[in-house]
Amino acid sequence: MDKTIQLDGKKFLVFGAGLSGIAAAKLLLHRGYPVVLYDGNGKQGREDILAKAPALKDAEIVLGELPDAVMEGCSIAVLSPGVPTDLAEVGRMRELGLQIWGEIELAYIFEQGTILAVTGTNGKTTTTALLGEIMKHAVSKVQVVGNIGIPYTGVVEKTDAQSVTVAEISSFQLETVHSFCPQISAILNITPDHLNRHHTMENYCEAKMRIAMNQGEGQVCVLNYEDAVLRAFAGEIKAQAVFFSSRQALPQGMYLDGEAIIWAWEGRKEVLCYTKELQLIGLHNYENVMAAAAMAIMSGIPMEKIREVLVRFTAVAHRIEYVVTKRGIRFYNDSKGTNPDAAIQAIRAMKWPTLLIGGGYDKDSEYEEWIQAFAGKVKKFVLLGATKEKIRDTAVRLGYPQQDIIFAEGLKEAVEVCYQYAAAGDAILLSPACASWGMFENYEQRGDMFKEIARGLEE
Ligand code: UMA
Repeated sequence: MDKTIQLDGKKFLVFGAGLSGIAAAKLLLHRGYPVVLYDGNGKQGREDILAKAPALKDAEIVLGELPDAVMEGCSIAVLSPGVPTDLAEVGRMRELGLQIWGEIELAYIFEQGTILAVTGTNGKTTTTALLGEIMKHAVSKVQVVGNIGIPYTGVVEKTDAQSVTVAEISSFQLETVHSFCPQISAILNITPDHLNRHHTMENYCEAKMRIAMNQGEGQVCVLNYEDAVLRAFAGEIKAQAVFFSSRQALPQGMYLDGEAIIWAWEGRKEVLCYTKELQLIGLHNYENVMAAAAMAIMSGIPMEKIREVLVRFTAVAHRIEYVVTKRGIRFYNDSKGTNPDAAIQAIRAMKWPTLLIGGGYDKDSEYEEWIQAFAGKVKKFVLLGATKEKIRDTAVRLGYPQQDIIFAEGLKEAVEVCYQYAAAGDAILLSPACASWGMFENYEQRGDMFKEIARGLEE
């Protein structure tokens, strides 16, 4: 059935002129539908938007205020993920009878092929990127889309009956899907996040679970067995639940047994790979590997093809990303460790004595749990940025030796100090537990600079 029939005669109000909104408006215009593109932020002018996307010259562009008259002329609103569904303007749209869709729902209407979709609080970018690589290794036409930074509506027109779309879908995006139905979905984990947007943990879980709500028999939902909410969720879905576990052997599914990642299916067991063969490190990453591999197996990819990608796949940039080894010292870039929780995963993943670079912009975070996670591994603790005193005081209070804490003026000095104190077999890890603002434009710039400095050090 041609899903686009339901769009006939409709006029669209695309809300948000960021990546998603611009891609959605372009898709609709290209298909001949009338479009109003609205953005509530007065900072971007019409000219700025047209400079980014000249094809939008045929859209009506409305900025700042959104008059009722504009809404009244439209039948479907397509929200960008960053637009809260309880915003006053969105409420008004509902009152005026507009259907409220998200950018993912719109893309789905145009999708021609198979969808594999990943959500979860942590690990979804790594899992999506890894699954994308596996699929590309085995299938000729694959695209990786969604929260990973590539708007789905921007590439959906390239899909056909043979293509596979691997999508990272956030809770923001899931709030506004209606008919979206992946062939295989995965929910990696659910822990509190984005509560300022969803208000309650219940709402947040509900949003995540929308990924599987339209799936039926013959479709698959991969779930983390160790997450109590997700384990219970398996009983509520029509799709076949396939579990993975990093803690215990499962009669059916994917699990970690010592260093072996095992696939158990219909009474047979097979070792997929050993963790020591992987470039990805840390238990959370083994969970990502298990989820991606389970999704690939369930879509019919042979184990050997999956294995070939698993052993060569390196981390997504800036997430415990291996950089280089110099004088036997490994450098890891975890600039994406912009909060203590993320930084805890990074330090836990280090299997070597570590010289840790931390500190940055002050978000009023607490650092106790991060420092407790050091577990005797951190040889030197080099601090920079606005939070350096606060982190030092916390560390010393928790018994971390003051003489091993060093303040650095900038990132270059921090890396050089670490290199001076490090010995062969150690690791140097940038994992700040703080945002980069104030010293860098963003975490990417901070991570890129770290990599450049590390690669430039004399052997
Ligand atoms: N806007 C309004 N009113 C609002 C909110 C936003 O007018 O109330 C306008 C802004 O002025 C801006 C535009 O909407 O011009 C921005 O839209 P957006 O925030 O949805 O951002 P996009 O550029 O469309 O990027 C979105 C995702 N952003 C968010 O979810 C906040 C990107 O995820 C995603 O990569 C991209 O679509 C492509 O699919 C980013 C993200 O931070 C990486 N995601 C969160 C996360 O990972 O934790 C969920």
